[in-house]
Amino acid sequence: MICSAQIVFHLENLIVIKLGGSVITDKKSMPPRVNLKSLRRIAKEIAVCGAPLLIVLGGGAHGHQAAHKHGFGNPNTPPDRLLLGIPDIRRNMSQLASRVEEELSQQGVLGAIFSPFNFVTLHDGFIHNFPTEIIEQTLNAGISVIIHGDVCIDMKKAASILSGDTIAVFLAEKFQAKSVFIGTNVDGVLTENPEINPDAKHIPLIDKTNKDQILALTGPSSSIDVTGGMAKKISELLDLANHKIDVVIFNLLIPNRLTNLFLGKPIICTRISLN
Ligand code: IP8
Repeated sequence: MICSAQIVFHLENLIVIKLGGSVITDKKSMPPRVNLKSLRRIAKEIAVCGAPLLIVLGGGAHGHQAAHKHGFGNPNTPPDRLLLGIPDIRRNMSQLASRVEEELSQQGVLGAIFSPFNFVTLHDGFIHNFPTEIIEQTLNAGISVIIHGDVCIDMKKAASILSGDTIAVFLAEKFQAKSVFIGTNVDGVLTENPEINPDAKHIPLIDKTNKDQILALTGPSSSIDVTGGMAKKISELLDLANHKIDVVIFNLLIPNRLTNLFLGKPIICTRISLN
């Protein structure tokens, strides 16, 4: 007899967290290395939440180095060269995701890994097909979803990179999540790249009055990043804020900021609100 699973979770309470690749990996290390110290602490903070979460992993050293090496991010790379890069990128991202799953499991967080390459297709870099039913059922079953940026088959370009930010935005919109917390290695959005200008100023709120000005100010990130850096991140997140989803960009390198977000306490961050 087939029993239907008990529904234990309401998706309108869903929190989507992006673990930035520059926080959970040593982004400049070659070969790629997981930043275990950071990951262990983050796993403990995630355990505080107590509800199933949708956890999205950025590429960091594991994704971006391999993607760059195989010519992703360069519009002139021939399709067969991109295709040859698939195994390398997939191996790296699978290793990163397994490590995250293990650390979460040690903190009592039950999570299942979803690899987009196995079920998502792109067209010219944009999502073409992204079935979500099993993700929804997994969350309903009380299990957190761990999904990562990946290389995917592209109907036009042979293969393209699907970034963690795009996944977070797509799924948050699809499930009408309550909140999206984007964990990065800076305090949120800054007027300039802080690695170039340490006097860069922090922007606490992006709203209708300053969004265009901020989009013009922000540029790509400084390490190898084939998916567009901060400017692309903000424009994707602005779409979510349009759907009344609480969007926060914060510094995941600083202990307790994630815990405080879960607890609804104020932290240094950038909120995006278009209401
Ligand atoms: O770091 C990129 O994801 P992101 C994923 O969220 C790969 O842009 C495989 C480079």
